[in-house]
Amino acid sequence: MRSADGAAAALPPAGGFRFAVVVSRFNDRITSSLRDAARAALREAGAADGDVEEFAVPGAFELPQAARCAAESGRFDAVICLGCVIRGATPHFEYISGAAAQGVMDAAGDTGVPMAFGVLTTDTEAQADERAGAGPDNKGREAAAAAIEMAALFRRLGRPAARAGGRPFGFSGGGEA
Ligand code: INI
Repeated sequence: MRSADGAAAALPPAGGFRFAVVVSRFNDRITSSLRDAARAALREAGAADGDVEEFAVPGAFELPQAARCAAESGRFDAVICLGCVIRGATPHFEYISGAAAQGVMDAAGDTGVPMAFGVLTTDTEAQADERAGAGPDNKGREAAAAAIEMAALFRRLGRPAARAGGRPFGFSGGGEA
């Protein structure tokens, strides 16, 4: 996103938050550029490198599964999902892009951990390139900015900070029975 003068919009402070970056390997030339821009944005916003963990998945279809698992670990204040689905390249474009979007939304709602959707869904590779290039319009940067903002909002609303050790898988929230 750009500010009025065309420069990259300032990012909210990210220090003290922990982020999972889940990246699809499919269309990896484009998704690695989204990933690099997201990581650069987190660094620019003050997130420590040690507070950012990266997880690779085969394709966009697998993003929600890994994002949910990362969220359930209790180790992250927000999850950033990055992928690229190109219509021309697949007859099942709608299934994959729809499943990724709905799956990430469901995972965020079910786990209570905010998730940013940095998945390009384009007609052509050229359109994907436009959204994954250097500069402020890179959708990886935008997804990182959304994740930081949502992590801060959830903290304000009382969500406890994520911890490096996290909690055991299977945690379902709440206190003692
Ligand atoms: N996955 C993508 O992330 N982008 C695509 O464009 C794509 N195409 O073209 O098929 C794609 N397919 C793989 C899919 O996400 C799963 O990994 C696969 O179906 C195995 O579950």
